[in-house]
Parts: sequence; structure tokens; C-alpha cells
Amino acid sequence: MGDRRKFIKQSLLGSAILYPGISQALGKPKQEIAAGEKPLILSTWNHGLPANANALDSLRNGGSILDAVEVGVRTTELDLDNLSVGLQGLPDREGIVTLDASIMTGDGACGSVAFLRQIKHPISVARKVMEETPHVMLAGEGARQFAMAQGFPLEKEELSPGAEKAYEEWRKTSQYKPIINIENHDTIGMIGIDADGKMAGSCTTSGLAYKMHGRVGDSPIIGAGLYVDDEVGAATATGLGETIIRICGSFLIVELMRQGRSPQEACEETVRRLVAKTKNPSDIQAGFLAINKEGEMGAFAVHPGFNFAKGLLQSNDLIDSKSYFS
Ligand code: SD4
Repeated sequence: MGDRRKFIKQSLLGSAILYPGISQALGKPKQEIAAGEKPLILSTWNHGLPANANALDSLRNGGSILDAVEVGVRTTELDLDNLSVGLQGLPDREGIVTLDASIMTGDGACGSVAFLRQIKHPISVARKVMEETPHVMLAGEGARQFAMAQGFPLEKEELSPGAEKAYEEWRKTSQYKPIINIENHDTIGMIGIDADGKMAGSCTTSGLAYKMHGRVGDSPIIGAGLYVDDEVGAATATGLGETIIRICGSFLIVELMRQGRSPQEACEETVRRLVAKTKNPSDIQAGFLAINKEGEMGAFAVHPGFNFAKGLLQSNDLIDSKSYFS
């Protein structure tokens, strides 16, 4: 974790001139839920800061909000310090890294990949599924074949040094137990709204560490890890996927906003639902982010420790989410 912070701090210092607000993020995270300004990009956890920076840069250079959320999370897919996203992520029980990702725009277009191996940028394959196929979701070998046909290079199947070390340590006991806010909860989910009110979102992960081979989480499931509707708003999720899938978490947030709840109220109600439907809520973490079409935002988690990055054209700040348990 120390190394990751150092990496983020260094990469942020590198861009502090372009993004004046970033320097604030290096201090104490702020506790604040604010409204209104567009474009707005939100993304999960502290690796959201460099991801947001690249997403905002894409917008500044004339990219669409869809381009922004794709470019943004590609940053995390390459972050060697992140052991929960991309091919450097922690493997399943068999020692194999399998990736999940989804992407969606506010007009209902969406694409996703699940249980994908050996591809560096699952988010870009998800976008190809959305744009180049009549389908929403491709999984496993079919997804890999599709990626190759689309020109994505096949990477060597080997664990990153960090993942290898952690996996060897885990194999000593081979116990499976999700640990709150530790490395296996670092998925990046990103949602954004542009100046015209168009929205898009993306979500990418290597999923839970040491999962069963073949396990798919919430991140590639439209409505669970991600949902976007220009008429209402957007939401994304991080945390123990099984608990999020069970309540269609991101869809639920958008539907609650459709019924008049603010993004914050919708996130809180969704976490209450999740807690009510989870057997041992004190043992698991899940967190949600939401924005509505006015550019208001919300965030809420089961436990303290969840944070997120809020990116505006002039600033990029790390904010602590409130939580159900204190
Ligand atoms: C999953 N939701 O596969 C992902 C894991 C995660 O932060 O969010 N980690 O269940």
C-alpha cells in the first residue's frame, strides 16, 4: 500500500501544474458531498485520482464522455501497484488472473466482458463488444477470441511479481475470506457527465482475489457494477460483488433517483438494502458512487475506509465516503 501511495503521489505531483486541485488531494481527504458543476467525473478509491486526471484530459482534448471513462480506467489497468485491476491483479485459486469489465452510455448502449484472460485492456474490449457486436456480454474463451480478432495482443500468462508473492503466501493456508478494504477491494468504477449532460460509465477489475475459477463478479454485469441512464443519472459499485449482484446495486440507485431521491439518498438506501440482504454485513465491504443529471453526486459504503476521486476541470480531489457502520 505504501508503494502505491508513493506512485500516486509521484504521478500526481507530475501533473499538479495542469490540475491545481490535485495538490489538495495529497493532504487529508475531505468529507464533502457537493453539487452541480459539469463536467464531473467520479471514480472509486485513491487510484481514481490518476484515472480521473486522464479522463479529464481526454475531455479537454475534445474526447466524448465515453472516451473519457474508457481512457480513465485504462490508467488503472496498467497500474502495476494495483493488485485488483488488470493483468497484474491477484489470481484465482488456481493461480490464473481473470478479468471483468463493463462500459455504458446514457442512451442505453453497453458492453462487457467477463472471465477474460491475457488481455491488457478489458475495458476497451468491452467497448468493442458494445460497438461492434449485437451482444452486450462476452465471456471466457469467446471473449478472448473476440479480443484477438479485434487486434488486441494476447499477453503472456504469468503473475506480476506482487501477485506472485501474495499468491504464494495465500497458498500456505489456501483460506478464502474477503478482507474489508484490503487489496481484494480495489476495483475501479468511473462515472461521468459532460457539460451537455451526457453520461457514461466504466468498471474494470481482476475481481476478488483467490476466487473460484470461473467466478464472475458484479463489475461486468450491467445494473450491478454499473448503470447509466441520461434521463436520470449513473452509478457504479465496488466491493464484494456477490452482495452487489444480489440487489442489482447500480440499477437500484438509478431507479431510486428516478423516483426522486438525491444521489446521496439513493446510495444510502441501496447500502441499507445490501446490508439487509447480506448474512454477515460486518464482514464485507461494498461502496457506491452516483451522479444525477444535474451533476449532483452521492457516495456511501457499508464500512468506513471507502474513498473516491471527484474530478472537475479545475480540480481532482480524494474524498472519504460516509458509511452505514461507523
Ligand atoms: C468483484 N466488485 O469482483 C469486484 C471486486 C471489487 O474492489 O470491487 N474490488 O466482486
